[in-house]
Amino acid sequence: MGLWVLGPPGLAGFAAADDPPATERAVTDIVPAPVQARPDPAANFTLTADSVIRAEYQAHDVADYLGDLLRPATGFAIPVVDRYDTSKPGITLQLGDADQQLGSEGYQLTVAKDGITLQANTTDGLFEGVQSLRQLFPSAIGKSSVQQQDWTVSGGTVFDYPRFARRGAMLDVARHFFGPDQVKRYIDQIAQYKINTLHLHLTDDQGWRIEIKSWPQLTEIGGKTAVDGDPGGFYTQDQYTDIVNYAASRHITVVPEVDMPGHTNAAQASYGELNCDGKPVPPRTDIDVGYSSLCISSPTTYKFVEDVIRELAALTPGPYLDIGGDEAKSTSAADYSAFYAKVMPLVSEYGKQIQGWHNIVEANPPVSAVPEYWDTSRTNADVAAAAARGNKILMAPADKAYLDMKYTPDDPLGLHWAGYVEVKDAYDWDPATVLQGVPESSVAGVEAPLWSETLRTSADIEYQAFPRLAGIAEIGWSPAATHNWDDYRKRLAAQGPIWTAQGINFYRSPQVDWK
Ligand code: TNX
Repeated sequence: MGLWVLGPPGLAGFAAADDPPATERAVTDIVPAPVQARPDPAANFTLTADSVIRAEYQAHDVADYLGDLLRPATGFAIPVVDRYDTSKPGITLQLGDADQQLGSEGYQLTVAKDGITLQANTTDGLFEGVQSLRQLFPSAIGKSSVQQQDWTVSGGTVFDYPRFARRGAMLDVARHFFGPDQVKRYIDQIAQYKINTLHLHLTDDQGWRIEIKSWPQLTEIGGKTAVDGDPGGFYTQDQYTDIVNYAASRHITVVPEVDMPGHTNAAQASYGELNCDGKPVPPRTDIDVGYSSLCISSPTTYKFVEDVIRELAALTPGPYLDIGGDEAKSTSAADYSAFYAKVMPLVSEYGKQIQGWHNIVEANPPVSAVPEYWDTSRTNADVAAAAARGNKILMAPADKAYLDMKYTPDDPLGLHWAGYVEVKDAYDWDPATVLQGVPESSVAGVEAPLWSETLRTSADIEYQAFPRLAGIAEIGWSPAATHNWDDYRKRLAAQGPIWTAQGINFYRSPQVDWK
């Protein structure tokens, strides 16, 4: 923590005229914790009406994004100018020729009195560096109207790159539907913590949320319902594409999930031919799980699945399609394997790799498949065996990473089947040791799933996600050596004013001394 936030020790209240202005967060306060950060309060930089962003053409998207972040609250023009136009002070984005250790998502940031320099090998790295830089501004930078104040950025240097390639969030838009603008709002929020993957749980018993042109009743009928009889909804293919593109502009890859062979009541209510008796089932809006199954013996089932995979693959630029696989309690083990023996090859036929809940390991997935571990047990022989075969496991243990778990019994939202998950619980785990027999080299990364049985609004999403999402993001990004609750809770406290300025509805956990 930076003591200089309060002024040099011993001088509190007697700051000399040439003291650097106090700042809210130093480079050592960044969340997720950087690999290396050296604060230098004498090197604070002040953004002014004169400031520019320098970037070469290939970095203009990131430069424009940064400009859009800084303009509303400052009211400054902050034009994006040529990389080598040094006539004005400002922020330089240097793309390429950065340290090789930074890899593809790392960045190097220098805040000096006369300017800010951000270097990276790729635009992904520049984007992640921008997320760190934002936190060095006064929190009011996140407000949407002009604020009359100084815009001093904390001085120092940061050298930073991720521990795991995959840092994800999942949003369940099936139990309750969230419109494109709500999804985009969440994308903007998670991008701040260097989340690079958004898993969209698009279908479940209570609703089907993605238009499939060859099976229109999926959305015409299955899209109408939601938990508790709340309004349904769905994304047209154009809306889905718009979300995918928006996520890409935030350097986030979308992984769409169509859950199967269970969690399929909405599809089975839409088309009788998906049921073994040929009759549509009644729609369901309760939150039971494990009762539905596609008809495993019917050829129509595989025509349906192939059509869905074909359309979804064509709409999805990212490498993964998620084919569900959880809680198929009314599908026998033999049927489950028979089903996936037919379905798994379809994913590669349409040019994608498989993601699924960890239960898919029982169906012998190819080593390119990414099983997502969601259970609360610290042992699972089948998942460990898959890791030994070469599958990379995505870690989302429900008692740590599930953002829909209640923080405490008093949480008005959420479920608690995996326990109560306070901020400290969500932070206190290591993906490399959480599951016996799955070492760091077998871990793809982390994901923070947010199931929406009890969530209806963006405020609900935010309350469950913040602050815990920041902790999962840090576990995925930061070196294990930086892991320290006492340090983390102080850094987290200093994120509170950022969320307040941005209008994020966060849970003010008593475990944190909020600023
Ligand atoms: C279990 S964990 C589910 C979901 C529920 C969630 C609620 C898993 C893969 N499936 O169907 O929404 O619990 O926490």
